[in-house]
Amino acid sequence: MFINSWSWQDIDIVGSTNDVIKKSKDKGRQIVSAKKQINGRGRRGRSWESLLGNLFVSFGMELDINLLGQVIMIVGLSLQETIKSISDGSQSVLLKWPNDVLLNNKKVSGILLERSDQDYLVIGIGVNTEKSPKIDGLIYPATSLKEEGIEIDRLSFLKLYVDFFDNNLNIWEKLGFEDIKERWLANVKDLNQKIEIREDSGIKSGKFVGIDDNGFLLIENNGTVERIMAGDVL
Ligand code: BT5
Repeated sequence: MFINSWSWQDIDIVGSTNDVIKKSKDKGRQIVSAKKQINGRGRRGRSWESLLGNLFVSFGMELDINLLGQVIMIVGLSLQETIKSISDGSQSVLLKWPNDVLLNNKKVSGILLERSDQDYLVIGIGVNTEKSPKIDGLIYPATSLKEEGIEIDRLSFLKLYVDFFDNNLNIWEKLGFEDIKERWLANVKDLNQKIEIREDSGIKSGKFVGIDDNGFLLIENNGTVERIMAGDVL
């Protein structure tokens, strides 16, 4: 099967859709989605609660690894735009660095980027289309599209997402990163506000002034701008 020019398979049950792509010999553009995922993971060894009816999907594509940071932003922006396009305008749909999408200030999706070979990228996306898990102690509580009043089944959402993603990849290939970056910044939470970031080394704070061409977060303190490469915005 295909979605646009991506080869696509929808599998009944997987450990993690990212692993299916990592193990595949195919190095073309491919999509693997699953009805049921039993071992979904997040970043930094965290897990992704994969409730039945939600979307679990991974994309595999060749990519010059130097451009990874830009593609992370394209993936998140496309997700934000997809959700915005099906919302009725009453919901807030915002990005949170590096690539969460917050729906009414709650986490509705997550993105996990991994590499299989040197230049082969695996993009895993989880979207709570139906249900959200009840997890205590989260920075942002979880929600689902349905719980916020947006009705769409997982595969219709996937097809719509691929349209937005393809369109943004085309724009990026033709015009470069600038347009993507502008739209990303126009839809991000807390731009020009003071934020706190939890890094492995501790907590940093500063005014969130933008991102650079690697997708790194820029924060400013007393006129000095610092780049943050990885962490969680609190
Ligand atoms: C992410 O990690 O948000 C990336 C999640 C990627 C999941 C997809 S599903 C398809 C593909 N296959 C995989 O195995 N993974 C990808 P991170 O930023 O580390 O956030 C993880 C944290 O979000 C957890 O520690 C929980 O606190 C919270 N969480 C877990 N499941 C959630 C859910 N369903 N909805 C909202 N929050 C969740």
